[in-house]
Order: sequence, then structure tokens, then C-alpha cells
Amino acid sequence: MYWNQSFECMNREELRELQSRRLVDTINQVYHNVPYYRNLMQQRGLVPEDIGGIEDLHLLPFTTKRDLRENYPYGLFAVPLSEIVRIHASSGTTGRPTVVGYTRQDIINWSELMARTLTSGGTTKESVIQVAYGYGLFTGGLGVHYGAERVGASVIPISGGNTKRQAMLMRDFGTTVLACTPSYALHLAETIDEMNIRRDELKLKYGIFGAEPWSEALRQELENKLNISAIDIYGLSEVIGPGVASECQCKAGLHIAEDFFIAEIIDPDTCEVLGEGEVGELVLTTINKEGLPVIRYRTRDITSLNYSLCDCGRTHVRMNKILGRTDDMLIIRGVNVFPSQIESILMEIGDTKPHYQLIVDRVNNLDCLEVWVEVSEELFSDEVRKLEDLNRKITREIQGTLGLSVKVRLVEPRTIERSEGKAKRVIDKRIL
Ligand code: DLL
Repeated sequence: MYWNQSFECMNREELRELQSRRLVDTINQVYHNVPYYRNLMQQRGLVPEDIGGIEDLHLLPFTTKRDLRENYPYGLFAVPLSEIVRIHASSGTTGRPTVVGYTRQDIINWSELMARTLTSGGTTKESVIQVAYGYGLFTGGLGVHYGAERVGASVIPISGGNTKRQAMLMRDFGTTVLACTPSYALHLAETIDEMNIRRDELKLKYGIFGAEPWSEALRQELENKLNISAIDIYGLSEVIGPGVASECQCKAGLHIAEDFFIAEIIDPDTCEVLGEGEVGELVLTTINKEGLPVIRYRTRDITSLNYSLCDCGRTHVRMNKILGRTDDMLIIRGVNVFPSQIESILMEIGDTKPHYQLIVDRVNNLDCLEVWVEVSEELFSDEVRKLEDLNRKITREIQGTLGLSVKVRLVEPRTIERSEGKAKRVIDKRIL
């Protein structure tokens, strides 16, 4: 089902022309209204007329999170504050948050994008959608909220947390669509069980999950546990928030809204632009934003692009599920590993609970990785030999698949903290 077929299924040649036109407008806009970009372009000897279309994109400088931080709070806004109607900010655990601003038109466009995302995920006017992404400075709650209202669904703006109440209202209000992070969905599923709410008391059909990396195996687990179809949605506040890319019912990659964003993949070390299918860092340029346009923004997210036509009929390029962020990639004795890769292995073995955490430390100058994973009550109180066998099996699988020797610790249920938003998968004691 489409929300806006003429854009979602636009012929790729026309799309390229549209992107070129919008890119040229965006470059003019930032050159004249954002001194920071003007300076960068001048340093490179560039004037707006040098950018004739998408083929000139590579001439432009990259933007990073650091640039946003250094221009804190409003330095990269392209319009006066009087035109800004909404401000969000990234959670930023250290230092200054990154601040983003939207004009009235940006909010309209963002709602439109989110309506597309939700529609491709199964939401309709008849849906009752429980928005359990956090409301506030985080873009998840309000982003989904506005999109869902645009679709005409009945919106329950419950935000994150208060999990028992979420479960109760899900049953009583007849929620059909759950929108939250995948790790929170897992926590909710567990709570539903603990409260002895039977699956047939719920009307749930779809899950709209994103804001953190999650494996294909976790999707299976959530779909089985909640008896839903779960789709992956992607976005980041610096670019707009959720709505940048989302899966369709084919679940074979996330369509990037190319009438709003131009996507590139680069090698994060050399910044060389990579070809279709090659894995690297996603770089996004906004081409239809007023408040805070960003040029070649380095997302730090690792993925690859696929331009082949999707069975759903949408023509927009698909990106593969995000493997992880360059900053979350662990380097353990020379081996690079993303938490999501360990998640896949654990879930495929299947004898553990889907709650895990990675503890990195340095002992005698050597990095070591401990994988903590919960097992069921029964297994925990069963013979020690069974636990030892499972421990060995997981250690062997991780060694075999990733070439990484780790120490596995099987822990009791509820040892690992549950997430209400983005899960904290890694505790790096080397930097504490
Ligand atoms: O997480 C926006 C969002 C809200 C997306 C709700 C989807 C749903 P930020 O807090 O700025 O914005 O964090 C952005 O989260 O660069 C990725 O590293 C990660 N991320 C977001 N969606 C996904 C996803 C929101 N589907 C950062 N898969 C991004 C993997 C994701 N990682």
C-alpha cells in the first residue's frame, strides 16, 4: 500500500532530475543563508553555479556531528529563529547535544514522510497506534505521532516507560500498531506474558520498530512472540528524525525517501565514494528542508545500497539493515565486531533469552570481551552440565563465525537491565 504513489514509485530518471533540481536549490539556500557552508565552499573555491546537479555532489564537503556541535545551538540553521516552529535535540550522552530546527513547512513534510513510512508498515485510518517511542527532545515520539495523525489513525501518545500500564492499555484500547524501539518491544512482550495477558486478548497486528540496530533474528523473535509483522524504520535527528528510510512489506531493505534525501556510501577511512552493494558509511544530503539543510552528512551508520527494483513497486533505493554505528564497532584484539553480529549468533542458537550485554575490558594490556546472556529459569536451575554445554556452544559459534574468542557468562533472567528506549548493548570498561 502506498501513501504517495507518484513520488514513491517515480521513474528513476525523473527522480534523478528532481534530485538535481532540489540539490541546486539547497546549495543556493545554504550558500546564501548559512555562513558556515559558504565558508567551506569558498575554501574549496566553489560557488553555487558549480553545482549543476547530482553529478557534482562529490565536489561538496562533508558535514559531521562535530560541525553541528561546534555551531551549537543554532549556527547551521538556514532561516531566522522566527521561522522555526519546533526544536529537537539528540540525546548526546557526552558534551553538547546536537540541536535541530524545523520550519512549519518542514513539519508538514516530515509528517508526510512519516505517513509514508507508517503506511508501508501497515498503518491505515482504521489503525489504533500506540506510540511508545519517547516524546520530548527525541524525534521518535512526535515524529511518529504527526505521521500517524496524518494517516488518520487513532493515536495513543503514551511515550516510553510505565510498561505494565502500556500492556494494560494495549489490551483495553485495542492497539493494532505498536511503535517503539525493538528492545522495548521485547520488554513489553515479556511484561505481557508476566501479566498473564493472553495473545487473543490483544488486537496487535504490526510493529514499527527502529532507532537502534536489530538483527533479522530479533525480528523473528518479536514477530513470533507478539504475533505481528514487524518492520524496520530508520532515521536520525540531524537529517529529519524517523522517516528517512523504511521497509515495505517485502522486508528486503529499507527504501530511502529519495525525493527528500540523496544517499551515498563512503569508505569511512578514506572518504572515497563506494559503489552499489559495497559496505560503508551512509552519507545523506537533504534536498527538501528549510530549517536545517545538511550537506553530505556522515551518519556513521554502516550499510550498503541496492538499486534493483523492489517487488513492492517502489523505485526508491533500498539500504540494507544497519549493521551498527562506526562508534559502536568494537575492535577486540584486531577483530572488528558489531553488537548486532553477536545478537544474530545468540538468537540463532536460540537456547538463551534475547537479552544480552557486551562487557569490554582490558586485562594485562589485552582487550577482552565478555558476553552476558540470560537463560531461562528452568535451564538455570537445571544440571550444571547443561549450562556448561550451552556456554561452550556459544563460545564456539562466536569463535567460528567472527573469529573472536570471548568469555560467555550465562546469567539468570532479569539480570540485564531492560531498555525503555535505545538499549545499551555495550559496557566499555576501558573508557569508564
Ligand atoms: O533514533 C530517529 C528515529 C526514531 C528512528 C524512531 C527510527 C525510529 P537519533 O536519536 O538521532 O534519531 O539517532 C539516530 O540511531 O544514526 C542510527 O545509528 C540509529 N538508528 C536509527 N534507526 C535505526 C534503525 C533516531 N532502524 C541513530 N536501525 C542513527 C539501526 C538505527 N540503527
